[in-house]
Formats: sequence, C-alpha cells, structure tokens
Amino acid sequence: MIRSAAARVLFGNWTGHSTVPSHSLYPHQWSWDSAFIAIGLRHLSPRRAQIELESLLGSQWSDGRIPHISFSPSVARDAYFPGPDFWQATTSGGVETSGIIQPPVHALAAWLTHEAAPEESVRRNFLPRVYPKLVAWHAYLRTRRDLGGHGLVAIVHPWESGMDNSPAWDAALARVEPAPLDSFTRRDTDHASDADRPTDLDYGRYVQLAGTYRDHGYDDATTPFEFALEDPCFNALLIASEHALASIASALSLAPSPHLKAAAELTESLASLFADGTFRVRDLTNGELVAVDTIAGLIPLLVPRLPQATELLATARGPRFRLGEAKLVPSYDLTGPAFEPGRYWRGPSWFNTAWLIHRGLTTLEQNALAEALREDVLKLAAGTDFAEYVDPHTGEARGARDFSWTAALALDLERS
Ligand code: 2M8
Repeated sequence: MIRSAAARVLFGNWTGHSTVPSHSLYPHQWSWDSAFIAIGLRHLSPRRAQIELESLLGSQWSDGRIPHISFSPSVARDAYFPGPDFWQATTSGGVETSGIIQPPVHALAAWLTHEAAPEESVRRNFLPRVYPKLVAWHAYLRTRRDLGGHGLVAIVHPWESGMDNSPAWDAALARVEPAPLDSFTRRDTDHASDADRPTDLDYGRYVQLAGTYRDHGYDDATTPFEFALEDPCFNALLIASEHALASIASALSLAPSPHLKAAAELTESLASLFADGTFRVRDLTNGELVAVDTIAGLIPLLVPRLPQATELLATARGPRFRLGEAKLVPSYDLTGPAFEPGRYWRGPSWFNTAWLIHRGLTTLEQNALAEALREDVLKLAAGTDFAEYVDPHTGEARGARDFSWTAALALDLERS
C-alpha cells in the first residue's frame, strides 16, 4: 500500500532527470533532498536513482562545491524566492544554481544506490563516474570550509544546515542587520501557512547573508562572514559519507585508507562539540558552544563507533526529545523556550532526520527503538499524505504534502 502511494508521489515529482521536493513550494532540484530521494528511488528504479544523483553532480562548481539548488530552466524565474536572478551563479556547463551548500549526504546515497543494484551500477559505470566528483566535494568542504581551523566544516548561512530557522541559529542571526522587507518578495507563503514557515524577520536576515556572499563572488577566503558556525549534523553526515567513500573506493579497487583517515580525524574533532550529553553548534564569532539543543546534536548517532554514543542515546530518550514516545523525533528540545510544535525547524518532527536517527539506532543495535521509529515513519507518512513535517505531540501534518523525501524515506524503511 505505502509502496504504491510513495511511488505515485515520487513519479509525480519526477521532472525527467531529477525530482522536485514539492511542485508548489520547492519547484527546482535541492541538494540534500536529491540524496534522500535517491535512497528511496533505488527501490523503484535504480537507474532513476543514479540519474537523480548524476544530474545533481552536473551542477557541481569547479571548486568542488555542490550548490544547494540547481534551477530548472523550465520553471518561471520568480516561482521560488530567492531564484536564479538573486544568486547570479552559472556553472561552466551553463547550469544556473545558488551559491551556498547543504549537508553532504551524497556519498552515502551513492553507495546505497549502488548496493541496491550492483549490476545496473556497473553496467552504467556509475561509481567510476561519481567517485571523483564526490571526492572533490569533500575536498572543498575540508579545505575551503574549515573556517575555524578545528578540523570541522563551517556553514555560512542557516540554509546550509538544511534546518533553516532552527533555534540554534537565533543568537548568531540576531547580530545580522536584515535586508529591508520591501527589497524582496517571498514566494513560500503563497504555498504554505505563515504559521508553519520562518518569519519575515528571519527571511530578511537570510537575504542579507546570501547577498553578502554573492557580492564577494562566493569566495570563502575573502567574504566577511557574519554567520559562521560548526554544525554537528553537517559534520556527522560528512563522516558517514567518508565511510561510504571508503566503501566506494574499495569497490573500485582503490585505497579506502584516505577516507577512513578523514572519517577518524573528523570524528575526533567532532568530540569538541560534545557538551551536556549532546553535540552542540560552535559559533565561530566568539568560539563558544551554543547551549541550544536541536535534532542536529543527535544526528552523530549514525557515526560508526561514536565514542559518545551511550550518553547521546540517553539524551535522545530523555525529556528533551522523548525518543520512543514523541511522534518521530522533534527538531528542537521539547522543553526549550523557543519550542513551537508547528513552525518548521523549531519543534516539528521531520522524516529525513527520523531516517538518520533510525540508521543510528540500527548501527547501535537498538533494535526495539529502531523498529518503533520505523513503524512511526510508515504510519505518519501514509496518514499525512507524505507531509513535509508533523507536530511532534499530535502527528498532525504541517508544511507541504506529497513531499518527496517523506515518500522516498518511507519507501526505504518499508523495505528495510
Ligand atoms: C527548506 O529550505 C529551503 C531553502 O533551502 C526553503 O525553506 O525555501 C529546508 O527544509 C531544507 O532542508 C530543504 O532542503 C528545502 C527543500 O525541501 O526546504
């Protein structure tokens, strides 16, 4: 049942070479969405899953970065804000893109896509074609984005975290002078309730930060970043993806050791973000850890052989996130002062983070918890028409419906 409903969503959102997260709210190709989508698509069409990732890699910049949006030329230029006219970025291959990035789930997705149908992968020469691009992507992150010199990647915009209006960004964002509200027109609130989306003040600051980066040619060495933070989710996903690159290298008869070394170094550096039983964001403006607990701090559960796993699992099960009792896993501390059950990344539960936590629980052999979470994902995805996110207390649908990664990841868990 869920398989055919999820397939309907994914085929409906397919554009011929990639999948939009949602035709109404997000009508282009998004970076980490495509990775999650491939993880589900591989069960319907391994070939399509490969093409999804290959088309995203087709928008890679010459410096190695994978932009967070690859714009579709067949969609109206003002259908989404900020669109191609705002970002003013075109690759040497002529693809219009944004200039910021999103969390690096891609190598993990590529490996899982290969594993789903190794023969089709070999026939299409999938791994040899994507491997060098994924290596260049990670090299960009580890060299150009280690802005704090701690051996961790820094994000320079809240959108780069994928968790746009997370309360973890509030203090850093408060220092940013917002762009005037009459200088841009939001499109998101045409398609989703104002109460489910970031505020206008947040948007003014997002626009300001993106505009500064753009006006400095997206140059990481010369942009005066007002917002630069080390995010545990982003770095944990890089570690998981380095492990995946090691598997890909082995499959190609190449040495896995550089990737295992990178994963070990990153895991050691990640330890410097551990405080109060969880991983926290480091604000590079003052060097301090931000005492705000979000789902980002729990994502390191999926890091193989994580030294802090036992404590982190206790935090996930405790009053802040109530893993096993709440619907999926809340995006923000249920006891925190900024908690809002319906507003985007400030409390609601998301399906991609549930999938990542499920992967962590499986790695840790927490089978009962993993199975309960898997059942919750399947029930809520089917029962909400594949909502973008849900209220963590009631499971009520929020944001877009027929949302691609919800369908893809439910499909993946249905098969696991
Ligand atoms: C949301 O972010 C975009 C900006 O990138 C937006 O609000 O317009 C986030 O949930 C992000 O994680 C996601 O990749 C994107 C598309 O689904 O939407």
